[in-house]
Amino acid sequence: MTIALAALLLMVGCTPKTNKATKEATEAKTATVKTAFAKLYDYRIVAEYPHSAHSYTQGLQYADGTMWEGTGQEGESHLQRISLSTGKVDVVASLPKEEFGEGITLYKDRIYQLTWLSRKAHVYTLEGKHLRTISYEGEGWGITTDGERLFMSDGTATIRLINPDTFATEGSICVMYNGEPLGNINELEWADGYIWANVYLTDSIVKINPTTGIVEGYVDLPALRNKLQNNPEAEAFNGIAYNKDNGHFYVTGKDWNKLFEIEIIE
Ligand SMILES: [Ca+2]
Repeated sequence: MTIALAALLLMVGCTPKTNKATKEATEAKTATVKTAFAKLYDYRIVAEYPHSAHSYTQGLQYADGTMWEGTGQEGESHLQRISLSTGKVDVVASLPKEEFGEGITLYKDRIYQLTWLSRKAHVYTLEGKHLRTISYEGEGWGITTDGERLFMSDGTATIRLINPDTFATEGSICVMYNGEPLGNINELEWADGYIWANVYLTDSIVKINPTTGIVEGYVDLPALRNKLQNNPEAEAFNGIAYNKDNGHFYVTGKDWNKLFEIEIIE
């Protein structure tokens, strides 16, 4: 694992409980967690596609042959479809200029798009028609769904379980890497019963058990950044989408001029 990812383990994670009974239960749970070490997975690059170096990728979602992307930065935050073959961007909706777009997900033919600090989620039809704005507490980073609930990250080690209609928090997951909370959980992707996540400021993605929060495996991908050429604006590695038809993942970064299709080998 990269040094940066290890350093993030030092950040304060999920809030510890204080009463004695809970404390003992937490300690017992932690003891168990400490025996569960994450496995380093291998991968192969299946394909390289062009990606707009002006897209500050905050959310990536693939469904039914369409690649959706949500971008960030004030005045440059959009919901867009992107062509894998050409990299062409088709903006379907734009956020108000003061809002900074974050993660996106597709839930029951609706696209949800978070905002970083505005505490608002926007809901759109697949044609980009704005349906509603929902308020939530705290920061918005990544979002995904298992088809029933939404999972939302906020830059800490906590992933919240969110009601798709009310955005009420109905539970939470504490992401644990080798027995310690893992902060900076960013873009999310649900794939075959697990939550995959970018870890901000690393070139790694982690596979999280949604029941226990334990990171069961991870992939280190700095070699992808090394394949970028003439791309001085390339920023953080961010954006994961899953193609359930072939089991491949799509990954890219903020203002990266390439998007990669990879097969993860566990
Ligand atoms: Ca995603």
